[in-house]
Amino acid sequence: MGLLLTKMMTVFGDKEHKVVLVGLDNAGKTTILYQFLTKEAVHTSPTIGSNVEEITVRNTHFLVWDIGGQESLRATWYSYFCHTEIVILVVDSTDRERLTVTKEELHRMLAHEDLQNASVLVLANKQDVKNSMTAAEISQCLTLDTITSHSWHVQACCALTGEGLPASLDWMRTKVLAN
Ligand SMILES: Nc1nc2c(ncn2[C@@H]2O[C@H](COP(=O)(O)OP(=O)(O)OP(=O)(O)O)[C@@H](O)[C@H]2O)c(=O)[nH]1
Ligand SMILES: [Mg+2]
Repeated sequence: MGLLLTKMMTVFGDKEHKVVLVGLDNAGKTTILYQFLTKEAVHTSPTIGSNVEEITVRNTHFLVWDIGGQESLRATWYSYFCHTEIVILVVDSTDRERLTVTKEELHRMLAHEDLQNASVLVLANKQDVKNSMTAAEISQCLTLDTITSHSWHVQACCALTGEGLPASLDWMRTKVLAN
């Protein structure tokens, strides 16, 4: 009965799907959150703690938590993971030097039991910047093809213009409706 009710709530659009936005500081997480919400680029400051917004995509509701990415805050990400259906890992595609740090954070997160059933969306952000890494390069450096425990997808985007973000939301919607 509980399962049937959950399914019906999903069909009628009442269920909220929990999403967490993680990634290193300056990756563009907060810019993405508000681009999802308002379709505009907002001015941001480094996030201390988190922001949360409800994003609705064709009757599917996501509760999106945007968490600060500074080194001292990364341990707090784990306290947000319970019941998370989608982890969005935002990558600054211009930041070649710290991609190995992102890779370590990603593989550490995926080992966490609260994320066992979560799907992973990697956003290769800042594609507007000349010579930024492509989604394929990022995918290779993060060794995404070795991930068999979780469903994953990589998407190139630009949080300033919103390019690539509607496709990301479509992927998220398809994922949660399939579960
Ligand atoms: N050129 C360019 N700049 C971007 C893009 N997305 C975000 N930025 C800029 O990158 C900087 C950091 O963006 P934030 O959204 O605050 O980054 P964050 O990941 O939330 O950072 P923390 O809160 O410290 O974890 C800001 O100056 C943004 O305007 C993008 O797609 N292209
Ligand atoms: Mg932020």
